[in-house]
Amino acid sequence: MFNIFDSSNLDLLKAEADKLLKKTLNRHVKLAVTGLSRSGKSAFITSLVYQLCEQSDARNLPFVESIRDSRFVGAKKIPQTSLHVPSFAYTEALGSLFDDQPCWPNSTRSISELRLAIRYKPEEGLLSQLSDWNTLYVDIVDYPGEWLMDLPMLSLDFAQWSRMMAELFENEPRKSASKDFIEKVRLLDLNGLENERLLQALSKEYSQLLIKFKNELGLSLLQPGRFILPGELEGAPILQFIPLMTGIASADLESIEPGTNLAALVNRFEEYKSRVVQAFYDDYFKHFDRQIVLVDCLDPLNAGEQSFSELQRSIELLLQSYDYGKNNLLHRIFSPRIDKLLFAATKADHVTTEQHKNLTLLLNNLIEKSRKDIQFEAIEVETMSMSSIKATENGFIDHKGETFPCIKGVTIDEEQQHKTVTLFPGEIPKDLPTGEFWQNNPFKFVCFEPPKKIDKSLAHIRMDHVIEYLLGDKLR
Ligand SMILES: Nc1nc2c(ncn2[C@@H]2O[C@H](COP(=O)(O)OP(=O)(O)OP(=O)(O)O)[C@@H](O)[C@H]2O)c(=O)[nH]1
Ligand SMILES: [Mg+2]
Repeated sequence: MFNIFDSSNLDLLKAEADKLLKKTLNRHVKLAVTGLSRSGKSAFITSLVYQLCEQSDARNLPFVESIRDSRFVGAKKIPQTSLHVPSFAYTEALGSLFDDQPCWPNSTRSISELRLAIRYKPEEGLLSQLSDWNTLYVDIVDYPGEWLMDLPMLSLDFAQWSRMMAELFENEPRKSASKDFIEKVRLLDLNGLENERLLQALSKEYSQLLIKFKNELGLSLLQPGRFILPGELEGAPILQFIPLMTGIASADLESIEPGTNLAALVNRFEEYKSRVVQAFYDDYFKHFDRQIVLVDCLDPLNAGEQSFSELQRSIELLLQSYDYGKNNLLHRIFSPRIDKLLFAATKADHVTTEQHKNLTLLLNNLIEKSRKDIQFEAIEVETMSMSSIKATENGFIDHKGETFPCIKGVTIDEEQQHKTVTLFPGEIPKDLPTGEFWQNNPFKFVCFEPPKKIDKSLAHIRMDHVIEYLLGDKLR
């Protein structure tokens, strides 16, 4: 019989009570790492885990309060809770970065998850009296950036979406690159019997255009994202639809003849929205409570005016799909909402240190409209420039008696050879560049390979500021 006065049972009870207390005191954060394709999400996640698990000392992460105050016990990657989702390929990513010939991890092709456990001593106060240490669990999801741009489709019907795409295609640089395709779409007999082969061929051509817009024109407002990276949906009819360039009114959608080309397009569009986009949103994006939005401003500056202004529009559209606000205590208990949001201009190591301030200001200007809307919902918002993995070294060069700042790093030249270069990559405009500015100041920021590191350390720029902003209060 269970005797409560028996000392071994008392120990057992105490251990159970301790366990329960720990469970109550432990904290959770679901961190949304948001960013368009190539913005640096996977590099950021890899660096975040490495900084916290392997390099969590005050020399490397001086701005993280719990580390500075010696309350940070340690961090490690632990098994994630969703067993049906592949794990983030952390070991493989580190393998590429620490290879004899270091290279960046591959572009992401499907979804993956990761869970971090961070053990810390609570600050002086009630929590510190209840427990020696607590654990903060951080859940992170990685996914192809292309899929993210689908989220804004959720609020549109087929007619609205077609109008938005038609407007984009009416303007350069899309217009000249897609003349044949636009003509074919115009000739499509919408009320004719569904022509499976024709729709398949048109959607294939549309996918190829999207890939071209991404790779050759540096554009980002590319929908549907799965047309570029289909994942397990490769070849499925759900990916065989196109936007109508002729324009169609939302009211016309109510009287569609079943079995026609138009009916097939609308059905597939709606099916894509509910089965692919809504599912992606419900499974991964709905429950975040902290968010970092990574923005690569440098590639679009290199690509030119249209690419840069499309980056701005894409970010605005994207942020409208998140559920900010309604963040009072009751709401948070029943349905967590993002309460802190960080915009980070990535790859700051591509420019000299004194340009970091301009990079942050440029990002601030880029997101100004969204920022105002979000702050209206009383969300804490911050902007900074950072680099998850610092691939360059800073220095100065003398030229004609004057001293200039420079960076040094390894690039890949036209013959695909690795080459060490020292250069001043150029100035970052702090304001959004105007038409004249684009003509007079062509940008040419160079990409760098990861640095060779025998000591297996990953240098960064302001990852400690990022960590403190996103997790600091949870580690108190
Ligand atoms: N120098 C430097 N380059 C970086 C950094 N982060 C990312 N990059 C570069 O940007 C490229 C894309 O980074 P990823 O982390 O793969 O970007 P992503 O957002 O995961 O891209 P997708 O998986 O395609 O959506 C890398 O291959 C690097 O060339 C950084 O901190 N410093
Ligand atoms: Mg990635």
